[in-house]
Amino acid sequence: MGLFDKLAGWLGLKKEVNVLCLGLDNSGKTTIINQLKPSNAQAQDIVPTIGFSIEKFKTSSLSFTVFDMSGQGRYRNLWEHYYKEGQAIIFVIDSADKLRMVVAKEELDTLLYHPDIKHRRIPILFFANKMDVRDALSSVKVSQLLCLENIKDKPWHICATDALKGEGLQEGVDWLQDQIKTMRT
Ligand code: G3D
Repeated sequence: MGLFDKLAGWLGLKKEVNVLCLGLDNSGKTTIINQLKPSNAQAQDIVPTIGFSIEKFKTSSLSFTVFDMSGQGRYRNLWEHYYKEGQAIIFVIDSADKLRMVVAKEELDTLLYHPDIKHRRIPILFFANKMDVRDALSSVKVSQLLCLENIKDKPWHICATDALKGEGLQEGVDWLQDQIKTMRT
């Protein structure tokens, strides 16, 4: 059973919620999604382009779109297309990749200033992943480097995670569930 089964169950037959799962390549998105994926999730389509792919899968009430934001600026138009329909964002960071933290911040800022995201109170869940790696930055440090305190107009939350063991994911899912509940009442 994936961690999102509970959330999907709670949502029942209500309208579908689209979750975007974003981050640089190698941050752990696929690993996290595999932990979260409800057991009955069905792959919708994978759009393979040279050097870029978008994975979509859905359950009765949750639909996920997963893609890398890194090193593929020329594909930006492709992925930005999905921003409009996203109602919640999971942004994954490799806390052990100090060198690319600045790139992660650039991509986050570009996302936050995008016209389809900027003026919406869309909840953003940050997973500061790979906490098990020696010398990984703490979630507080990651939060500082990404300047998350500057995000004033959207609810956000950061969790330290070890996606390999599945640690920390539940806390994030619980938070996201609360946000989605609020959104829908
Ligand atoms: P992506 O989908 O964002 O590109 P992946 O990232 O989920 O494919 O993960 C990239 C690599 O990081 C994988 O290793 C994966 O096992 C590893 N990884 C993911 N999460 C964690 C974590 O929390 N801790 C550690 N130590 N490793 C993690 P490989 O070797 O398969 O490339």
